[in-house]
Amino acid sequence: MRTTRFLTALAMVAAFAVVSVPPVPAADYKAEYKVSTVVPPPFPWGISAEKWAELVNERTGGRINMKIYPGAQLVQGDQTKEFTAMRDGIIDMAVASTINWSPQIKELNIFSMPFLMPDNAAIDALTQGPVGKKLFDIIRDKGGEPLAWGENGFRQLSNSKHKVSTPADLKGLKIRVVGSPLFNDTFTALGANPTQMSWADAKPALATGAVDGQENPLTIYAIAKMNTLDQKYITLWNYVADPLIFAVNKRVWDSFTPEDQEIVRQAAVEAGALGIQLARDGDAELEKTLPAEGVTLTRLTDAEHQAFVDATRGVFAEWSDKIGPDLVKTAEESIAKRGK
Ligand code: X2X
Repeated sequence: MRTTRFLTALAMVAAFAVVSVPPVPAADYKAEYKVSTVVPPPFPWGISAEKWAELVNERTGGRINMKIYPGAQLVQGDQTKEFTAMRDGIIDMAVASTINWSPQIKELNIFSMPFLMPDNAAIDALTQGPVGKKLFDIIRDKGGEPLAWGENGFRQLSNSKHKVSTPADLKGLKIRVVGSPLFNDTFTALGANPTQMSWADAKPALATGAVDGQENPLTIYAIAKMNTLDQKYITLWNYVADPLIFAVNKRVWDSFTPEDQEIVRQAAVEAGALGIQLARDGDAELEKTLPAEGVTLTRLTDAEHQAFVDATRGVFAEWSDKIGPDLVKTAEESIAKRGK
């Protein structure tokens, strides 16, 4: 009798304990998870990062509290140090450009191979096929848990000087490029004068005329108001595209329960899909609206396009060896058999 009463009391205490435990983070969860990005909303990239955080915060009832730090501020604006910082735990998570991580993960240069991907279906053929899987395996080996793909978009060329429709038009133009050496090689092969700098330095450099041009997706061009920085000429050449990767530091990832891992992964997939849609729709819309803003959009004829391809074939071959000829071959095969 006494035992029964004791057990009943114990059961009540236990039941009380269960209902009274607030949904606080597990002991080893952090109060805040720092997520690095380069651009904030309303850039599609920034919107998708915010969406990821919002979905996770909501679905875990605040157990996993993600906060976005744009401007690569967690690495003092040096966006090419982002992967190292995430691997080392200085940042917990990132929605990262493949370009910015390619100095540490050379295979990610595949997306910066000049004129490899002609259209959106080609980007998908890489990210959703064997190339994407291989790249995720490599990132995992290097200390990050990749969860989903997002998108910055096809990078188009802009400049303040004149219309560019042949490699000869690029001769001597000072072009700001991001921090992968492949970009230097491509623009040098085209006769331009490339200068590497971070996104933080790019706008001032365009504003002062320290550089004549830059390359970025149209959404970045428009939201950063580059038309007000004298960037009147745009060449639509789809020479490279920039997928984004949603990823988490390995130790942070391992500290999450399987249920929470699933929530974080699923939210990244949904936020990534939203970002891809916004980037693509935004770029397509801007092709229609930018001319009314006094911007000259140049589309290349097949022959003009081929001249750029020919001028960069040497760079393509050289970087094939650096990236790994097998991966490049797999990429070319995936693109060749893509559905359109
Ligand atoms: O710096 C750039 O040009 C940007 C914002 O597109 C990237 O981070 C790759």
